[in-house]
Amino acid sequence: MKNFKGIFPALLTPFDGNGKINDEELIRLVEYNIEKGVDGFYAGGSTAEAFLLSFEERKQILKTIAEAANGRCTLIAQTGCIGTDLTIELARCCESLGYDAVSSVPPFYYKFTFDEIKSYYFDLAKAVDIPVIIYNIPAFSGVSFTAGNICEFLNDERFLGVKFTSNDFYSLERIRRTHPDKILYNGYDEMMLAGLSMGADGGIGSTYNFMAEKFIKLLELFNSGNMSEARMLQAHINDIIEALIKTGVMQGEKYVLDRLGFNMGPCRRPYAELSEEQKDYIDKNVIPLL
Ligand code: MN9
Repeated sequence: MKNFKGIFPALLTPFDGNGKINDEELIRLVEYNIEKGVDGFYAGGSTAEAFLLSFEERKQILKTIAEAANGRCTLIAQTGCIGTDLTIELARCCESLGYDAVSSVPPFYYKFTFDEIKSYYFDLAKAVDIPVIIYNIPAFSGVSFTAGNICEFLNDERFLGVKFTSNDFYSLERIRRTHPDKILYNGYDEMMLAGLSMGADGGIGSTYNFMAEKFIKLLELFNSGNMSEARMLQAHINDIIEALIKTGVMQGEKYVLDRLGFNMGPCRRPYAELSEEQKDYIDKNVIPLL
């Protein structure tokens, strides 16, 4: 099995001048991050604007990323949809594209019971031969899993781990305690050090798209017990993230990459485009810190 620990950028989706997916730039973004030494990618997640893409477009980015990475790192595909059948169709497609694992947000919008959500995940796990990673992101999905809920999945060997985008680090630690061999990813980049100290094996994050090297370094510092330097690096990272939160995280990330020579385009409507003032703010508060 591939290495699932470490630093996994949650890839953004570049769009061209007509609002279509820009495959060429997506390939460049994959290459740029492989050269920095990332351990793998999380494809088709929140950061990819998955829920603003059509089903065909979701397949398109997943295919482009798999072909660009070409077996050089570990690939996780986020295939979650509201309905089980569509999720399974996308997951089977990813399995044939060579993805190492699939991941899914819980089915959202309708208030499904935990039993219904559980059957969604087990139906997904039964439908593919690659492992499943639970995507816990209560702030976006509206579904709050307890540590006990998550353990009900992890007790089954088909579930490899959790992408834990929550600041409930007590739950993260309890899951780690009972499941030492599962893979736990920290989800909020601005709290990476907290996640690591409570048992995460690494992280999946959107800001890694343009500063993966800082997170690779943070993980090294943590693993070698150099906590004071790790704290200083997290503080530096958070100066950047605080500025991005002010302009809109994904819009800001795309603009930062544009300033680094990419052509990412804006986020899809209804996301607003950045104003000149917001771009100027990033120019002054983010770019000099890179
Ligand atoms: O992939 C991302 N989560 C969301 C994880 O976008 C909801 C994070 O990387 C955040 O964008 C980041 C800024 O809050 O931590």
